[in-house]
Amino acid sequence: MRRRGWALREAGAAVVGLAAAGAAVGAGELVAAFTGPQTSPVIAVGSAAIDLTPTWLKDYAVRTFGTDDKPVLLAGIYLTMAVLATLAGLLAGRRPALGAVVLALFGGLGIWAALSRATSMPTDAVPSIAAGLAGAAALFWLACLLRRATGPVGGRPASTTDTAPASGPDRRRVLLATGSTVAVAAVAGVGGRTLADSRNDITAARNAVRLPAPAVRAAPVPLAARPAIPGLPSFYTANADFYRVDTALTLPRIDPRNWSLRVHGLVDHPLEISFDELLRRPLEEMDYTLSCVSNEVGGPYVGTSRWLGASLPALLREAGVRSGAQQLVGRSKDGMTIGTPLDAVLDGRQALLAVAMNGEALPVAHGFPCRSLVPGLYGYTSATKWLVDLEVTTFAAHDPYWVKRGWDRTGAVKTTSRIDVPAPFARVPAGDVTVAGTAWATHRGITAVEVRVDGGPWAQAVLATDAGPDLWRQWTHTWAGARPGTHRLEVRATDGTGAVQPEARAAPFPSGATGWHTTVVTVT
Ligand SMILES: Nc1nc2c(c(=O)[nH]1)N[C@H]1C(S)=C(S)[C@@H](COP(=O)(O)O)O[C@H]1N2
Ligand SMILES: [Mo]
Repeated sequence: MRRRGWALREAGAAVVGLAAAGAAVGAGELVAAFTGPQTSPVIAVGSAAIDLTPTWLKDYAVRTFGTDDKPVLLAGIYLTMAVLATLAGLLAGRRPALGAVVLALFGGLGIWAALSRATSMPTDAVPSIAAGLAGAAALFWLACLLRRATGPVGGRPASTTDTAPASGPDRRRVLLATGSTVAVAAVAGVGGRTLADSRNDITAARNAVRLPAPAVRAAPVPLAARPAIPGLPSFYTANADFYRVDTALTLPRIDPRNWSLRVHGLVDHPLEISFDELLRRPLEEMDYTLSCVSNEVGGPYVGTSRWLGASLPALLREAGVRSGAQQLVGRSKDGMTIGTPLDAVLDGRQALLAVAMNGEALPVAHGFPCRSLVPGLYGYTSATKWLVDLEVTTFAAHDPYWVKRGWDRTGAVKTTSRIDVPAPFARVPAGDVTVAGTAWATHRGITAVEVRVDGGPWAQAVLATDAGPDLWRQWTHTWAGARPGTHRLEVRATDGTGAVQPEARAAPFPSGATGWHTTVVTVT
């Protein structure tokens, strides 16, 4: 009897802790509807966690969860919060005020996280303040009611009467209070999210963007550049299939009417242009294969689009880049900084302030309303999404986000080739087997691809027609007379400088993976 009473009180305290945490989250979400989704305590803590994540852990997360790494992170945060809330509840069962202090400290963590970003404003702390206060107040209140109903949790009963079942009305009061706390929290949380979504809905603004006709058209990509082989990725990647890599837990939603791009730093004429002014500039089409430095050998973070945008070098020339400038730092709405070596931007290659992707305004996930693109460089040194600010500076004056974390400051794309067909571990019938894949060395181009089977001699693959050095090149190869058994296929490419892709395996950190892609197939 005594033990059962104890277990019941402890369980009650744990539930009270969870309900109070719910109240904190709900209050935070509701207030964040007014201060911006990125200021919600959970999102703020998650974003700070992303910024603080050491490279090895980030690499592990990307490898293990791919683009699901964000839901996994959020689930981890909610789980940690539930454990801590349970402990705070147990503590509050003994000392209600102490439990309340612990919940207030959670709020403090949120405040710190919300203020830790480069783009933070003081008001960003308000949702976490509200969350801390609501959580602490709810826990104090519920824990006091619980004590009245059951006696102090863990406290040694002073007399046998303490272990007697609590009076019905007291117990009902705790149940009712806990239940209403959860209900109010749920309404606040769901209501806050819904309100935030409607306040930040830019679908209509995005649909209203009228893309001007390009002043400079991309040459049509010859059909012979796009072999139609089942299993081979299509030459142009559909927007919905385009890989997405960024640190944004909530996507920045920018109304183009409120958007402007500032160009400043080591320039003669600092300037600021609106979205309309950007669209009035001569727009250029550019077919370009964008890729991510985080790709493992054979990885999926690469895609090709027809982009449309204003010339980045032209805008910089208008601003008048001063001598001594070395680096172009792009800043995004959400505080990301991406540094591009200026000599790459100004050496004559096409580079864009892109506003469209495959014929439609940039999808929000890909940087709406404007992102930069500089062929030849991985995304992390060239492709700032949700771009709002360009600073011309030196290397010494500024370390961008990834450079601070040890990544290479240039980020030139390494020569990469991938076997797409047959798929890894595929079973194929004996005889002549079609092997096909994709290779890229953006801005240098691909001049040869070789394939070999089981470590035998290299054979030249058939290259699809060259569509230009800034685009991937697909290839095919007929593996004649494949015999039953398990076989190993390897591929290597040669870039436009004549350099053969190196065999030595390197991890993505700090400047991109190297090594030959290998797949194992079974011939039946
Ligand atoms: N604002 C912002 N821009 C960003 C990033 C980011 O995290 N934040 N990631 C970069 C990286 S690492 C890559 S590979 C490309 C990916 O662009 P995509 O998501 O459109 O494919 O965006 C780049 N631009
Ligand atoms: Mo990337």
